[in-house]
Amino acid sequence: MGTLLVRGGTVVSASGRTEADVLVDGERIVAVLQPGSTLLGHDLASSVDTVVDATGKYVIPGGIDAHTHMELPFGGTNASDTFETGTTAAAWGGTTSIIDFAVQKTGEAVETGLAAWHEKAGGNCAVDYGFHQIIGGVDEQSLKAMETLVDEGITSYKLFMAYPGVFYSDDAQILKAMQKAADLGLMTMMHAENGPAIDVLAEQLYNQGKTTPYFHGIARAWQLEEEATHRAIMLADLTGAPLYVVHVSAKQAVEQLAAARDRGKNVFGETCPQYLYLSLEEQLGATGDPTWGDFEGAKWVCSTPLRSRAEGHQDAMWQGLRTNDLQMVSTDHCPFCMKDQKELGRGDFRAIPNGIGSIEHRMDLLYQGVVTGEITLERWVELTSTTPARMFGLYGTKGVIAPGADADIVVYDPAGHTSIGLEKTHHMNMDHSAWEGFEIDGHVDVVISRGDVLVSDGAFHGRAGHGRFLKRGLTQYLT
Ligand code: DUC
Ligand code: ZN
Ligand code: ZN
Repeated sequence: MGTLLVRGGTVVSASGRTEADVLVDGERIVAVLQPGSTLLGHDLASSVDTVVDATGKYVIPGGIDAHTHMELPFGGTNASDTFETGTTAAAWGGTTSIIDFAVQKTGEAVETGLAAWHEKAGGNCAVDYGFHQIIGGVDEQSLKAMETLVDEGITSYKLFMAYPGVFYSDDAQILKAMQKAADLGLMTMMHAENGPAIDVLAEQLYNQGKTTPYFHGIARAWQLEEEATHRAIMLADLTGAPLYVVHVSAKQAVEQLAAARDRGKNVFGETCPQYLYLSLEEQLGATGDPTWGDFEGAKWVCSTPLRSRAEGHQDAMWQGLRTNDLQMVSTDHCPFCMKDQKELGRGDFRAIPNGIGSIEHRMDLLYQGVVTGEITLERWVELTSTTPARMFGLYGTKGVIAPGADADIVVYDPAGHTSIGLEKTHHMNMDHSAWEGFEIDGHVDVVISRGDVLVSDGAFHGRAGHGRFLKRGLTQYLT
């Protein structure tokens, strides 16, 4: 550690950009100075321990991925990234904080589920990590346990309107949890899809012999995302609880969010790179990989599902990001290998473990949206770092380059290039890449976490155990 100077770059925030040098002392940023400033000594560069040359490059706050699932037990198997492999891949891609989901299963005490997550993550993370709490069984005991979450630094919890028999909550349970959340100041995160209706459609399709991954997308129709999003908004409105809808993929769900926001409601939405770039037709319906044939689409089975490009959902996600009807981009990183994991659903799409691995590529994939003119450079920083920090009670320490903030800094080279693929840029624990062949007109050059250089010169210098648990405050994003 010691002192470090990031020199000669363009510091980009959510609200502007400026040529500046960034001085770090220990774990914190201590000054943002005019380039070559002599304010702190005539030759600052020669008096610090480390100089990072950022000439011609962007200097941005480290990425915050607020939606990950390391080691999640799901679909009869476990998400294939451990906290160590997943956070190492995060660091490679310029993400210096994650918020993962601790799981309380039905019948289990919330405290037990949370303790298990601390056990998995503690001492194993390469970057800082926090938790949201999944409440998989809303009952008197778990409602009571919600009262202790804020003290634990866990200020958001998640419910599922999908997955009956697994994580599912019915409307009565949702209403009770939201009433409690409104009292406590917790952010309610919602997986908004009508699970019981999806299960009926999925069974009907299966019985008609429609068993390939493509039909995962057909069963999880956009109407069932729109309906659940609307219902979640109404229940939140009734209780006064702020609501954050995760992994929005249907344009009609964005319309629901926009309508509520226009009425001044504290309703927020996140989308993910897969809903910006990938589609039902091209990915879920893929058959080009000779190893997998018409099962290839399993690589992209996730929920909510990839949606039809012909219906315009992807364009609507980009538009929502521009209009702030969607506030953030997280990954929903939930990787599974094809071999032995996705394969469980060969012949029955309902048994394919749901999830895509993207944690390493989120910053790059969103930066490509800057290159193509979908979003501005400042909006890129806002969507990937500043708003996640504000939304989940980390702002000031994270999400900004300013004196007093943690020295989580990424030097991004707009003249660089990144080729994504299993044999190219890939550190996630998977046997395929959901992003194979994607080319990015930019490159994550240097990644600094609390003053430690984790990535530079194409090498990883970090370690499992560097990452610390983030005790988060209440949301800093309410209207
Ligand atoms: N969706 C996924 O794709 N994976 C994990 C859980 C979820 O809701
Ligand atoms: Zn979900
Ligand atoms: Zn998720």
